[in-house]
Amino acid sequence: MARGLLIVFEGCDRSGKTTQSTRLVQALNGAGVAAKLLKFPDRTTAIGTMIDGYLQQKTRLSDQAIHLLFSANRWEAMDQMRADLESGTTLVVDRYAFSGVAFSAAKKMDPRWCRAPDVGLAMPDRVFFLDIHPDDAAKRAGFGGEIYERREMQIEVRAQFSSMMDKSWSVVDALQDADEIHSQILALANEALERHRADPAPIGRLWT
Ligand code: 2DT
Repeated sequence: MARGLLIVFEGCDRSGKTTQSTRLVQALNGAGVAAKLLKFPDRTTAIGTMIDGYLQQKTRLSDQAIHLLFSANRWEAMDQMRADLESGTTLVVDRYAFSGVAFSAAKKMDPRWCRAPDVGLAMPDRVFFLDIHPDDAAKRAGFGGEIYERREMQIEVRAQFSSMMDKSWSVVDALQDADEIHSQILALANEALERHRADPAPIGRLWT
């Protein structure tokens, strides 16, 4: 049996990542493909609780410390993720290491330093980038009170994401109708699954 694929959703706040990642998992499961939804940060772990306190501006942490906690939050999930992938389950992940670099680099941290702690994580097979200008995203619902929910920050984050794109990324226009976005992404995911079944490759290591 072929391993599962690691599919990542990235994008600015309010781009529809949560809706679309949930719908993709439902559609894959409905078609008999084993698939599971994950989200980073996972705020349910001890590390995730620290991240949540920071995001909600209840606690303060240095830029470096919070960056490393986001990375540790991925590493603590990695053994289970690899086991799931190896046993044939496709993982659909709402944010990953690209958010880690994009948000920290947007704070003017060195992108090379930012990438280092995530080097060697399971490499995504496909990244779906839901692209929306932060001004359009803000019209969907006002920003909440979390620390990064500011216009200038979101504009810089979007630029940082753009600089990380490679051939494994698909940019999807997030202003389209949600059903249209879903069918585009489902078609791309099915294409990736078919290609993988025909020509399976082992799990790669990110940024190595
Ligand atoms: P959500 O709104 O999706 O819960 O994200 N973030 C996220 C980082 O700064 N670094 C990371 O590694 C990750 C995964 C993006 C909460 C915020 O946390 C930011 C928005």
